[in-house]
Amino acid sequence: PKPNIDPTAVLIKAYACQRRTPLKHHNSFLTDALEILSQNAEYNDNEGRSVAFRRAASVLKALPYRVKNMEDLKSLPCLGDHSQRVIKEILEDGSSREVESTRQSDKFQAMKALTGIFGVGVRTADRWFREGLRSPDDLFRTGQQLNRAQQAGVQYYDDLQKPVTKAEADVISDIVEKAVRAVLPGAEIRLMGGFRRGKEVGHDVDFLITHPEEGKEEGLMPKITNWLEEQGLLLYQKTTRNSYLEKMDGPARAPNNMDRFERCFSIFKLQTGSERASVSGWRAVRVDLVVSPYSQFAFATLGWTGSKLFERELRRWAGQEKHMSLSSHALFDSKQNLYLRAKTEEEIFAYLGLEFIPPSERNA
Ligand code: 8DG
Ligand code: MN
Ligand code: MN
Repeated sequence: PKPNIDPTAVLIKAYACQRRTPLKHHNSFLTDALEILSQNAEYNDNEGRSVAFRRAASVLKALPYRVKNMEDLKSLPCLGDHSQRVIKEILEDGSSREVESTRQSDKFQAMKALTGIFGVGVRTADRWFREGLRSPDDLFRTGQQLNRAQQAGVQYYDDLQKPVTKAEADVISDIVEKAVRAVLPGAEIRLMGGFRRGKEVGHDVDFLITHPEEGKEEGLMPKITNWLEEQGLLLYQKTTRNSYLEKMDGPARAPNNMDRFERCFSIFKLQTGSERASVSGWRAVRVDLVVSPYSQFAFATLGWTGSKLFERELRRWAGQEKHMSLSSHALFDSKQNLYLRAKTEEEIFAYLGLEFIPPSERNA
C-alpha cells in the first residue's frame, strides 16, 4: 500500500512520450478491458478508434495510484466518452458488458487466433473469417493457399504462442553475438523491443546490429543468416534489403512505422533442456534482426525500443508540436529544412524538447 496520493494533484501530460510509463502499474483491471476494445477496433479496421482506446489505457498505466472512482479521472487527458463509460461500469459492477461480450464473440476469438499466426495480418484473417474459417486447424483442414511465412506460422503455431522468456532471449543473444562476431568482427549488437524495456517475457526477440565504421554493415544480413543456417539454427527466415535513401525517404514521405533497414524476420530453432537430460528438445522462437548504419543507430535504437504506442506518440509529437519528422532513420526539422544528427537517444529527446524517458519507462 502506498501513502495516500491525491489524484487531483497528479499532472498527467497528453502525449505518451511526455510521461513515464512503468511496466507494472496499478490499473490493469481497467487497461486490460480498454485494450480488448482497442484490439477489436483494429480487427474491424477502425484505426482511429483503436488508437483512442489504446491512448486511454496508456494514461491509466502512468497513474501512480489505483483508480477508485470517476472523480480520480477528472483532470486526465485522452479519456473519451466511450472509455469513461467503460471505466465507470467496471468501477461500479466489476466488469463491462461491452468488453465481456466482445471478448467472447466469435469474431474476436477467431481474429485473435488467426492474426496470432506468424505472417497473417488483419486483412487476411478477416477474409478467412468471412469464409467461415476460425483457427489454424481450419486452414489446414480446408487446404488454404499459404505463403512461406504463413506455412511456417501454422507449422510452429503452438511454440510461437508460448511466451519467450528473458532467459531464452539471453541464450538467443549469445547465439546472435557469436554469429555476428564470426562474420563481422567489431560489430555491435543490441537487444531491443520489449526486453530492452524490462519485460520478463515477449512474443519475439528483437536485435539491432551496427558497425562503428560506416559502410561495413552493408550486406551483413545474408552473412549472418548463412552462418546461422550452417549451424542448423534457423527454421525460417526472410531477409529484406536496405532501401533507405535520405533524399526520397525524408520529409516528403508520409510518417510510417515501417522502416527501410536491412532486416530479417526469422524463426530460430532453440535447444531446450539441460545437456545432462536424456531427452533434449527444442522450441521455435520468433527473432527479428535489423541492421543499421552507424550514423542512424541512435534513431534505429529509439525506433526499435517501443512500445508501439510510445513510438507512435513520439512521431505525433514531432510532427504536431515541433514541425519535425521522426523516423527510425532520421529526424528532419521542417522549419530549418535540415536533418538533425544524433549519436544518442538523449540527443534526440533533446531536439524534440522532451525530457529523456529511459526504456524501462516507455511501456506506454
Ligand atoms: P513483444 O515482442 O514482447 O510482444 O513486444 P515488443 O518487442 O514491444 O513488440 P515488437 O512487435 O517486437 O516490436 C518492437 C519494436 O519494433 C516496436 O517498437 C515496434 C518496432 N517495429 C516493428 N516493426 C517495425 C518496423 O517495421 N519499423 C520500425 N521502425 N519499427 C518497427 O515491430
Ligand atoms: Mn519484440
Ligand atoms: Mn519484433
